[in-house]
Amino acid sequence: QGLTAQTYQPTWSSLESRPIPKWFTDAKFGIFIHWGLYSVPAWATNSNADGFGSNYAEWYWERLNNTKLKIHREFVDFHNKNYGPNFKYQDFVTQFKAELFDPAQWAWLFKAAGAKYVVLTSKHHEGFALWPSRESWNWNAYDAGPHRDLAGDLSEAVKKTGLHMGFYYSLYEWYNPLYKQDVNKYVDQHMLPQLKDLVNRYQPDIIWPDGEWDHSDTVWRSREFLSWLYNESPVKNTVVTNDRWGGGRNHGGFTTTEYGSGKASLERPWEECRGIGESFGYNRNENIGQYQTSRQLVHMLIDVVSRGGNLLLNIGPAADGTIPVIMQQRLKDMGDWLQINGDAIYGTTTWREAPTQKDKTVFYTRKGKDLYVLLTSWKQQLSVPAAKASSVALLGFKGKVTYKHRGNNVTIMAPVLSPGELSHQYAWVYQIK
Ligand code: FUL
Repeated sequence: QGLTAQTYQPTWSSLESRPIPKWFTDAKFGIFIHWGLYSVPAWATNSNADGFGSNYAEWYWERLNNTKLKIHREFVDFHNKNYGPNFKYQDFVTQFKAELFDPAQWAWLFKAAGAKYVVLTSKHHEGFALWPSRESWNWNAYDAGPHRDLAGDLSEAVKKTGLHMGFYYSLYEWYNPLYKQDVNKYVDQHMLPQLKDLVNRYQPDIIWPDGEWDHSDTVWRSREFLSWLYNESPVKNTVVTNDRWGGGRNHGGFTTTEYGSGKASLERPWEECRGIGESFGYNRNENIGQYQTSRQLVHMLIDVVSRGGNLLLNIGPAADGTIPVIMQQRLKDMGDWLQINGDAIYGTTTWREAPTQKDKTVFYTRKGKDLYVLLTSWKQQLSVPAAKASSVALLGFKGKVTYKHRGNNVTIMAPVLSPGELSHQYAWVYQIK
């Protein structure tokens, strides 16, 4: 897609006139990774006990300090019992070793999952950077902990497999003294140079800011940064950003929903993010019942894509650099399904004329003149309000599919399948040409 050689002004109307690069809206499926010091305790409450995300394990440090929270005590008790009251959160750095981290293996898995992009937490609210950031004052994975450029190594491996690489970046930091003293100084001397360094070094295709709610976009100088990003940065033609730049999530790039909350835009590209379980950072305190099954994940992807969104599905690696095998399996299952049915997902748009469906097991997407009907439960017979069909196929099935025109409908009769004939399960797709 040719973005025009336009110059963007540091105003929202100018910045938002830049079309979101098509690679992103075509991609549909990305992998989110939350990895940091919080991956060492890898613990949060087992459920969202207080309704404020008490089961988000990446918030461990804040939960330990925030005495106003109901669940504060639970975190303190867990911490004292297992690490002792004198063990500071910062001390977790000695146990964050990433000794089994194999970026090529991770990248292989993401590709096998059928994902088209990856977004890694370059720095979460704790402020610990996963790359040798000058502005981090040694509070990073290169100078401490793993002694490795985790962000750079992953970025290289991901790009090598042909996937787009992106970074999550928290604008705010809980306990950075400069942030607490003088936020303007923090933005000027720490945040902006750090963010630019991330872009210049690794040339990511996504910048996924977060933690914006603490200040306005004017304080963060978001518009100024974005005009640099879109006019001058090395990724000015390909980069995509989200709407978390301050000022109430009304501005910036694609809209973000999180575990379904937030506004999914009809007019702007949007992305739903969530974990396989109920946390972003690895939470060892979860059980299998809290993990979405592969079937549920495939259905979630179908639902989001049929409504025009992308799914950014999160995994929480362990501190040793391994990805919990159950997460690997979920991703692999999704990839197996996409291998056969990906045509109905990648590069598609919504079918605007789609009938409002009482039956929540029928979904539609479009690509060019082709219509895809995605079924999350098998049907013997199916009526699709498409006036004409010149061919109907069941993806992954070599045999013929019988169909009839009836008025303005095409009625499809399900083929009789022998067990094992369709190697995939979870959901089925008819392609109507
Ligand atoms: C939220 C953060 O506070 C969570 O920890 C997580 O990173 C999520 C994607 O965004 O706002």
